[in-house]
Amino acid sequence: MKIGLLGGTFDPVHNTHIYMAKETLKALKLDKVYLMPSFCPPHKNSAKITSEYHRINMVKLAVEEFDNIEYSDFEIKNKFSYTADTLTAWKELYPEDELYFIVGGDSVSSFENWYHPEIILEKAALVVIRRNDLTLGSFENTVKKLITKYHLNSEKISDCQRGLVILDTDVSGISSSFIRNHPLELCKDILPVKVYEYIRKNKLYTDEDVNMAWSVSEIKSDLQKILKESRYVHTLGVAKTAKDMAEIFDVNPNQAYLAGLLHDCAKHYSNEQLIETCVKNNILISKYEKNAPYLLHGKVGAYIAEKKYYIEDDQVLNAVKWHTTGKPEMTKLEQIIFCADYIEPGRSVQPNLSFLRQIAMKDLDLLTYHILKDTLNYLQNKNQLIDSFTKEAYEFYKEKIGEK
Ligand code: DGI
Ligand code: FE
Ligand code: FE
Repeated sequence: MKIGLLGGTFDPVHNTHIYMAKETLKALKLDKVYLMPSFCPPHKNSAKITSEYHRINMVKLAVEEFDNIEYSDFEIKNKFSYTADTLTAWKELYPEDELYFIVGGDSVSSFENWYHPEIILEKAALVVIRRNDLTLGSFENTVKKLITKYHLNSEKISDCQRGLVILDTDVSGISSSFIRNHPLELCKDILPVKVYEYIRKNKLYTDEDVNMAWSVSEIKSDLQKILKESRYVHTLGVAKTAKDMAEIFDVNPNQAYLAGLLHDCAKHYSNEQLIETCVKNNILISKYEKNAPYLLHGKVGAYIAEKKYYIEDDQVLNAVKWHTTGKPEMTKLEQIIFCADYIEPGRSVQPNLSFLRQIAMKDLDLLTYHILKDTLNYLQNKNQLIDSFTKEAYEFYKEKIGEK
């Protein structure tokens, strides 16, 4: 197969990416072009990069209508930071593939400084898309230099792996950063329709939470005032852990972060206050909760999140509500909050933490099962009454992992 690979952050993907893919397909008669979002190490200077979750969703939407343009998770899945590694691994896995690595004319000037450019050129032919608005002189020079330095064939590329093709196209200078920095309405023409809708719906590239009555940072400073310091630190730990897990398990990281922040927002209530809040607001109290009223801080927390912080998202509210006992058939978000609460970095007394943290980013059901098991053990040792939801949750996830 003749395969084109178009890498990038895709933050967000836009019409020029699609155009580059289409032009290359046509000009080089490729079988497929993959849009391959790059892996950005979660902890490395990537604060300003939109989450993998959204970048991937947008790329998937952008390629949906094309038969021979597809999304590839190759770089993200393998956590490759360098093109040289990506291409090497690709060729090992699919030695028959003839690879064409597509770069925009503006990134070719720094190509020499990439990680092992000679490996890249050994594994793939370089396809350089010349933008019509670039000053020609410097572009020509850069390309000439590359051809000489790496002994590239630039005429006939079809039967030659070590080559460089220049495609002259009408690609304009629009870029993702323009989209990030301008009001979305101005970008309508340069985005695939579905990507435009997705950005609007998820409020990406706006001030994170313009449509929330309380912004995330306002909720944070409110919680900091209300909660004991250690509880507030725990809350931040849960939010961050939940967000990291959400990225891995394909859940909206913003929802996870918010639910994590709010999960213990009623933790400072006394047992009497918890019961009083439930009675006043017709929140049912089960016999287990009557026996151990602190269990109510989940339900009451969800109530406060809705009434005080005006959170309308039921998924977030339910994750807060069920975080203490868990229940059978939790949503992924509910599982993430339930688990993040147990394993966030500030926890230290629970047994098995290092094992649990090891499996945390790999198998959500297995993690849920082990946490439920340990919780039941702990409660049995302390002769505590066990909530029926906790018990049923345990049975449910035990069976679920048994089936795997
Ligand atoms: O609020 P956190 O301390 O962050 O954590 P949490 O909301 O998970 O509460 C933890 C406590 O809840 C822990 O001591 C175990 C207890 N718990 C969990 N499930 C049950 C339970 N306690 C009783 N009595 N019954 C349960 O089913
Ligand atoms: Fe809690
Ligand atoms: Fe908690």
